[in-house]
Amino acid sequence: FTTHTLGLPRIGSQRELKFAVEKFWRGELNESGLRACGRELRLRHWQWQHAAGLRFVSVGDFSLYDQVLDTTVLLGAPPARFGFDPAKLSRSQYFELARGNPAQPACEMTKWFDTNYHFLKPEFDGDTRFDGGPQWLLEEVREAKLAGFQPKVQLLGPLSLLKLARVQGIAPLALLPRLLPAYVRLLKQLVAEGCEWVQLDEPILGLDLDQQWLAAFAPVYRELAAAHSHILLATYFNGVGEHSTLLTSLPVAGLHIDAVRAPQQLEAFSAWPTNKVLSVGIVDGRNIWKTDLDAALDTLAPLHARLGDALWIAPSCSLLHVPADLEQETELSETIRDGLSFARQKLAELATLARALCLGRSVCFQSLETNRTALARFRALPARNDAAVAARLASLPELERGLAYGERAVLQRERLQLPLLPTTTIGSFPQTTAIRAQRAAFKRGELSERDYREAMQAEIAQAVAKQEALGLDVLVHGEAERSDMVDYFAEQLAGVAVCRHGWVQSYGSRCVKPPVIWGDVSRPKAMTVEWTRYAQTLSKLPMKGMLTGPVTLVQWAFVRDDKARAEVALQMALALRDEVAELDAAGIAAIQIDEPAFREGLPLRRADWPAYLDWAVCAFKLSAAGSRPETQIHTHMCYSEFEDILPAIAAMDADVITIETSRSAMTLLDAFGEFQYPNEIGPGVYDIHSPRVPAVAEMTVLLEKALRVIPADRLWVNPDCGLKTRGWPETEAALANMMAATQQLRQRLRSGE
Ligand code: THG
Ligand code: ZN
Repeated sequence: FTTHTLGLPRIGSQRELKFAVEKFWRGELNESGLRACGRELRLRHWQWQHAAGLRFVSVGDFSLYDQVLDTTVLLGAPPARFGFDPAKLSRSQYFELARGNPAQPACEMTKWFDTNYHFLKPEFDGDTRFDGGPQWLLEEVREAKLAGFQPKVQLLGPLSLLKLARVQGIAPLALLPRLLPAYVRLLKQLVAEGCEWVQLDEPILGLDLDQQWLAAFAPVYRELAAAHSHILLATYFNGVGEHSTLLTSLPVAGLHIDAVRAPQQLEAFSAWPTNKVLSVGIVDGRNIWKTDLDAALDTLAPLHARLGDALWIAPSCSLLHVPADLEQETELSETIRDGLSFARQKLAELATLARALCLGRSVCFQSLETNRTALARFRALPARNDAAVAARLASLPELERGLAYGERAVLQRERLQLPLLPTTTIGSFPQTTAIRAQRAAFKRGELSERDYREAMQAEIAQAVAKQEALGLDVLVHGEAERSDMVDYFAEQLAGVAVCRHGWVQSYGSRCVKPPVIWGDVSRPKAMTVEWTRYAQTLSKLPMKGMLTGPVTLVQWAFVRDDKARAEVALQMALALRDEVAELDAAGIAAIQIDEPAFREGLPLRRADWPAYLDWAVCAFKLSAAGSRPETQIHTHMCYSEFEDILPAIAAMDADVITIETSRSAMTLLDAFGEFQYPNEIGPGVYDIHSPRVPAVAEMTVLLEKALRVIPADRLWVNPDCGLKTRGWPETEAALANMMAATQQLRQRLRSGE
């Protein structure tokens, strides 16, 4: 009986890979040191898989930066603009592709489906050749075999690779005649290396696909199957049930489907032929809850009875999206740990499921009983169901602000006394090493609460003074006290736990620690009011209160799966609503409720959009509507393209939205103009993701363009995202230029030009 995984997290349970890679970048570790770190991590992860009795170990899930970039490089198709020899690509050149160099910007980073992972977009054009790249994958295959393991190689499949790429000057599918031979060559090499199975991931099958893409699957996989007799085609993140006939007819030896996201699709595959493998993703690869083994066995038993050894079991998707090892979470309370399972624990769950299926449940009586009692204890935690939260949800307070935007705007203008084209920033200012050191010392108990408060207040005072000197109109306190915009709130909310080591790779060497929403969410006490109030005492100008919105707090967390996401988001919204009301009562005249993950939460298929947008807009409005009409509600969005959800953004009814435009300022502005966005808007006038200081003229051009689609009395001026990753010198220089551009434009508007 076969158990396997679609990949493990590679960053390391102590983030070993992050530190090694960053040392390599700083020149403190040489290439052989970096490779040794990679080898050690791969070996460790293969041992975990072996220890859990998996039939194969995964090869191809490791990457020094990103697995999509690796696939591109392996095929010999790094972006031509770098001028690298694909076959001889060095590790340093590989990192230049990922991070840019003085001559070339980095490959574009984009969200991996609906996850918080970012991949690097391949760049193909009519001249792209796929003549083969470095031999890294084959080396890893040999490494696994040498260590005594049976590898299953996993790779992004050709159709997903093309669909996710930026292809210019040629239709993506027209590249197939060149791309397929490269896959065929690779598959033949893997046959020669003795790789019995190759997993090709085609996650685009979970998206809306038009006919020409669907029609490409049969010919493509016919050709690939001729090169390798044991291809496992893997789908995940969504159901593919409506393609079940197509997928059943493909000549591949096996298919993996996600039975966690889309359990209903098992029905569509009920006639799966017994001479082909059906790999059922039954352990949640996107969340950290312990698998209910009884329920999983109930699902699997009839499938096993029909398919026998043709049934494989696996996590629903790669375990890249969960932390590595729960063993390290020594500080989480036992009761919460009862409900949790990280990557390593999920492998063990597969082992138990396999034994129970093959040998009978009574053989695993003790394992099943342990699972049952732990889950029962976890589910019975009183804080999972808070009667007060339920009562509030049952009679939701008003969703609408007291007055319509037009009337609010009049009151806000009177209260805030802002000039034409008001200027502001998104919220965070540079997180200097000094700030980080103080926060860490406080967490370790080496800095008293009072000393910590004074240190942070000094940082706030400095940020306020700098903003006043620059001449900004709406100030922020700078968020020195926050490490991450999600963790900061998660640490203070009831029903939410924060892990100590629960890192998940977000992009490259960067990780996030998604909080665990395990119980009903409420706000025991004010979370931001003291800092904001303090900052406001330092200036007569309006100080913007800064909150992370309900949709983002849910989207960037591991969310309990016994209640609908919509319900959890509404709980979060109610907690934030109280914070908004308290800031309002403290005299804070502008409050920003950030929703950077609003777009990312959109379901993968359009048919599912309305249901999501309904609750997401509702959660935002619920959090905002407790404020008085004369209090200005801002929101901020980034990391996505927004053209297709403008009506929903307008429905959120924030008084002001500041928005990232660095990808394509003009497309976004055109879209906002065409749609006639009704409230105020601050399109980012410069990209904060680069240390480059933009010239005054660049920003003037952008603002002039903005004025063509947004009336002057509804246009704000601001950078396109928070400034915490920048240094102070470039931040001050860029903001000074932004102010100069604004002043020039104000003058011209006043003189009627
Ligand atoms: N917070 C959370 N998720 C996010 C972002 C965020 N997802 C999208 C986007 N922003 C991802 N960007 C980043 C940028 C920087 C870092 C992580 C994600 C980062 N992380 C530190 C590291 O890996 O060294 C650790 C952060 C910490 O110490 O708390 O720099 O802003 N939730
Ligand atoms: Zn942002």
